[in-house]
Amino acid sequence: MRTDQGQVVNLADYRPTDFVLERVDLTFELDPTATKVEARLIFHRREGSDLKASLVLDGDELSLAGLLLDQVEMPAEQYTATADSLTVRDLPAAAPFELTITTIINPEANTQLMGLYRTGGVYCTQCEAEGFRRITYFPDRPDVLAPYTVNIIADKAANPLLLSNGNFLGGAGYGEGKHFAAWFDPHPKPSYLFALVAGDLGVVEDTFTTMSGREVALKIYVEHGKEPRATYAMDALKRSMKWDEEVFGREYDLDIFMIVAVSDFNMGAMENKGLNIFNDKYVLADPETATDADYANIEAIIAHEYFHNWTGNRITCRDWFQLCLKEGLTVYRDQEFSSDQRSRAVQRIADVRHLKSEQFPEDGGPLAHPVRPTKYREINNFYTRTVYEKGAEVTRMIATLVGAQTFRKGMDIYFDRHDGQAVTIEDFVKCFEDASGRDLTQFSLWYHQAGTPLVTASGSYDAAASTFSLSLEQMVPATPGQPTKEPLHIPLRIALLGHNGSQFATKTVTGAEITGDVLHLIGRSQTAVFHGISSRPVVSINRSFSAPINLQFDQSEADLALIAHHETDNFARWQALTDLALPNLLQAARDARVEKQVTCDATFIDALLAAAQDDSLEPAFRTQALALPGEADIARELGSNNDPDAIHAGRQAVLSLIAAAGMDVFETLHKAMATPGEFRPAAADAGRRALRNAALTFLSYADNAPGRAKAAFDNATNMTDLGHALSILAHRFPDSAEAAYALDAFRDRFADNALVIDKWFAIQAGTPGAATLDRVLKLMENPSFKRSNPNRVRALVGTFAFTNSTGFNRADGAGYRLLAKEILDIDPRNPQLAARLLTAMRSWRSLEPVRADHARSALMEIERANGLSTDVRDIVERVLKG
Ligand code: B3K
Ligand code: ZN
Repeated sequence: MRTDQGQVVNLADYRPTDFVLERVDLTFELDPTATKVEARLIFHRREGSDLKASLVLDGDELSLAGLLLDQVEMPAEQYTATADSLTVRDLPAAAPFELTITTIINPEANTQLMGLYRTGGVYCTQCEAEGFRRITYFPDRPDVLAPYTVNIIADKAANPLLLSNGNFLGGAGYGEGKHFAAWFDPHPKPSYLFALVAGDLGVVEDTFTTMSGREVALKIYVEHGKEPRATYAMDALKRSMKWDEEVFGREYDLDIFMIVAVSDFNMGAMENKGLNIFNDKYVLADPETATDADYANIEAIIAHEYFHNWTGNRITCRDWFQLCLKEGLTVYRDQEFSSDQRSRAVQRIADVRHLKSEQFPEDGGPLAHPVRPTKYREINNFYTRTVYEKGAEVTRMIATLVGAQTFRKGMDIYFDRHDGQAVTIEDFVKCFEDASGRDLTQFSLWYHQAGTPLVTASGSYDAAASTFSLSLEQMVPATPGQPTKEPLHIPLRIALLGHNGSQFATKTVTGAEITGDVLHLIGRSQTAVFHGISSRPVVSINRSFSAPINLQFDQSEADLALIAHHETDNFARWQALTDLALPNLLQAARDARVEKQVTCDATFIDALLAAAQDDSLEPAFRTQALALPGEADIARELGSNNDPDAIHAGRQAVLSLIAAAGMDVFETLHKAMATPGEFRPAAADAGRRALRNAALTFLSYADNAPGRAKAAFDNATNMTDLGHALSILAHRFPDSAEAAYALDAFRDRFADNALVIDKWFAIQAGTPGAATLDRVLKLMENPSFKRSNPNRVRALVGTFAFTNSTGFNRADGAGYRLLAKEILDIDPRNPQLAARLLTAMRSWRSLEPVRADHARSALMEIERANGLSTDVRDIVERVLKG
């Protein structure tokens, strides 16, 4: 029975609890189908709160098996227990009291993967956001912080390992065949950071000595036999710990830090205090089974969860509206870590690509919401690109506005002032106001206004006065619930380049504040006049993507080519190449739609090939230059009445034209970028592999034959090269004997490795064209496909719906119907997973009318279904309405 009614929660209604929780003492007697949970909670009434107030605890699908007040059974008339709450009346006025609550839960039947569940014979938990209430009745909200003691009793043979948060207190035998372990976490924490793991797992161990000289035990638990595949994760963990000390002055604070990898998990990973739980996809890697992208993801996610120890755990959120306080900030921190470990420019390009392809459509569609929302119906639906990635951009803009040193000073104030507290975005921003002396009131609108701002720029040069005027105008589009917007404080990094590529000094400016290269756009429209500019400059605006905006600025191809060649900010060089590419891709889509021959501009192809061959640029950067804007980017630029087939065909034609023009370049690169010797996952080698594989892709367009990809498949010595060759075969030559051979060989070789079989599913689900739908249906019958496992579902159904624009958006609507059917099938078991998949439909209104009609029908079919979860109902209604 569903117990959650899905009422709307409003930020404005926030108030602290009437009772203060002092301590939590939990005892678990683990059993696969009947786990007994005894929670001893010590409370006292908050000073000044209503003396008659009852204590109301949250529950979800719970039934009460016992209730004691100060160790005495509570009379039935003093409390009311339902599946989703426990209300206790007539509690002591001042003195602390102890409630002992007993519940019996069934981990085996928990298919939602929230609360305590079983995966691969292991007990594990996921409590964020509201999973703890599926374990026991509790004030399950992030502003209730307490130290926890956890006792775990379980069958010893099946569960040699008994883990929870904090430090290990001790353990011993416990009657026949059983044992127990006790853990104590001294750091007050909210319930969403609780974790428990029990089972039989292998371990990789190491230690880390903190900057104050304490030795911390590090343990990564994985399935037996997979230990060698966890060594990269361990290395990434140690580098993360060191980096947080060096860059943010943050030291780890327990005797032990543990990571457990499990195979059934709703998301990437979870930052539970001292006991992170990970989707094994983001822990396990070796050259044979993981791509360079997998390695980079593992590094980033290990770092992200570790960094939460300070940004999220030591200082947490007052309520879930403040989610970006921990997520946006921690994404910013992991992006900075990856930049320092790898290449800053390439990391920025990758992050911006991701932001534009994922967050911009969210911000421009029916699911748009502010970085800090003011209402929600289902909080799990707000773990969005906006909260995470735009939240990171907002943090980055604060750093840009106040400067690196002052940003660090503000972070130090934040950690000093709020350690051990549950705080708000206002508290966070105040630290930077105090550090900088700058008023961030207008800037804070970035947290409150949804929508991607559009900045329109135009320039004019006055030779007689040696001045250059840059006029800027900003507009934030209307979004659901926010019809009108105020102007934002937008930090725009700017450079003025002379015709030989040198930079003009931009110190003397009137009409706008400029600090360093940051121009502060604060008005709805504003003209900045740069003085002492001796010739017409070429302007580079929004260097490093200093603000997450759309920029409209008519620049000639010659100017863009100059930026692509001479900017000292490598991100801006990449942006200029993209700006050269985009009009070609848009025109190609229009031409393909009317079956007109696609042509391409020579300046663009020349600039692209020049960048590809420029040995002064790192290979990873050159790869990014060659990776043209994707189909989703083109669709977003076109805006409405989109035909995914035409967008795809146009882009393919452009790729073929580049391939034909650059055949020799790609031949040379393919040879030159080989990485002989032992496989190293480090960024430099990964960059060479990426560029070599990009060259191979273009060669496959030039040849229009599968031969080279087949040879690459046969000769590959690592998963990056093998997977890439397989993708070329499956995507470019799906009906060839070579593709069939390679797909079979790949499946047979990795049949017992589910994470690699996911790649096999994903590659096939990503094959462009209408025929893929039947292939997806067939793959669903494959014994390796398990609908109960989120990774399998995401690999097959998720890849199809999110990345295969021609397959999913088949003109007959069959793609939407398939997704609707899957969602209705998954929803009763795992609403979070179902709701996430459904967001693939968020841009349906920008499709041409025939497809849009089919999409609407599929959405309405979902909306009409009986017994929908709050998660899916919330998304479907917003997607249809917005
Ligand atoms: N904090 C978790 C996400 C929890 C999602 C709950 N629906 C992982 C992370 O962002 O680090
Ligand atoms: Zn996070």
